[in-house]
Amino acid sequence: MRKTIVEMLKNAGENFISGESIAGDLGISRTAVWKHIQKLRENGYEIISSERRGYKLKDAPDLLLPSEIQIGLKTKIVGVDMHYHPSVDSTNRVAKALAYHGAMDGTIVVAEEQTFGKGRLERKFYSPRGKGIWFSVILRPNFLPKDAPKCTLMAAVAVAEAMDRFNLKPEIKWPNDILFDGRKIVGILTEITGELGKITYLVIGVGINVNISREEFPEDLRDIAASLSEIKGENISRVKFFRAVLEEFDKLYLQVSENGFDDVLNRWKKYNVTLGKNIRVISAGDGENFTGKAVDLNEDGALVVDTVDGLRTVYAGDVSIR
Ligand code: BT5
Repeated sequence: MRKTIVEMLKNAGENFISGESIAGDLGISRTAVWKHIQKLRENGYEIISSERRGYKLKDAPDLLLPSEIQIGLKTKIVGVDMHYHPSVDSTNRVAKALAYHGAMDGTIVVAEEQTFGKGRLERKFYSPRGKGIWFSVILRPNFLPKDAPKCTLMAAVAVAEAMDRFNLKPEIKWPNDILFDGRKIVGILTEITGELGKITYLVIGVGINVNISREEFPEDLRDIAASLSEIKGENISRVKFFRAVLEEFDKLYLQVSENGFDDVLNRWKKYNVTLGKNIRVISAGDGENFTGKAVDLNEDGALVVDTVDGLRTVYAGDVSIR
């Protein structure tokens, strides 16, 4: 309902729109309209009201509200259903609960802040209020569990394509960190629920540092993290960037569902900064630590490393570029 009111105000542009016509179109009372307007104001919308002329939208907040993100969003699956939280422990946790209860393919959970943002291997992910885009996508793909890791690469490519649209040069480090100047801007955590041979659902959590200055990062992250605003030299609209990410995500998801992952893997290669470099690998499984040269990304999305003991294929782990 509130989303429709925002849409009507936006369509009216510089003009006022009367409470009566909003009420008429929505089939509610004028008092109900007024209550919705009050609620929108509490959410940061600047709405001018005049007794004779009605309401006019002066400014919309840079909040990741469905009323901001979904109006005019050109996606078929991703973000059609969207759950917004001012604050939450972890959007992945919420998304998994929703998926368990049947949430549809492409459902999004987004938060202004996470109090317990998760990285891989139970690490923490710093997610301060209003400064980034912390969200999770629920996917119910028709492909096999062995393809799940490639969905993580797909998410990284989606963010990279969105960065490209904003002229922010993306650098992907295997498997899915996006870096600037060697420091991390985006982290991705994919969690899979399924049975043998079948994915029931995937939850892909993406954390994007948008408007965080270097001094604002906690000390332990200052030398390893960066944000989009640092590349751009000015703050970026989170609303616009998030819409771009969702549109790219949707495009890629439709494409891989129909034609497989070849194109995603090629685009990943285009943005990657790992191949051709000397790297150190810490394998996820046994924690084994070795060095070598990253020579290829294979068709499973795994990294092929040329080591003193010959070629090794890494399916999961941490990589640092030497
Ligand atoms: C990741 O783990 O990078 C996956 C992060 C996924 C976060 C999203 S946010 C929405 C969704 N909901 C969640 O709860 N999680 C997902 P990993 O590769 O393990 O990296 C974690 C490490 O990155 C930490 O140990 C820190 O060193 C560093 N780090 C933490 N917060 C960071 C930040 N905001 N920016 C850059 N680096 C960060």
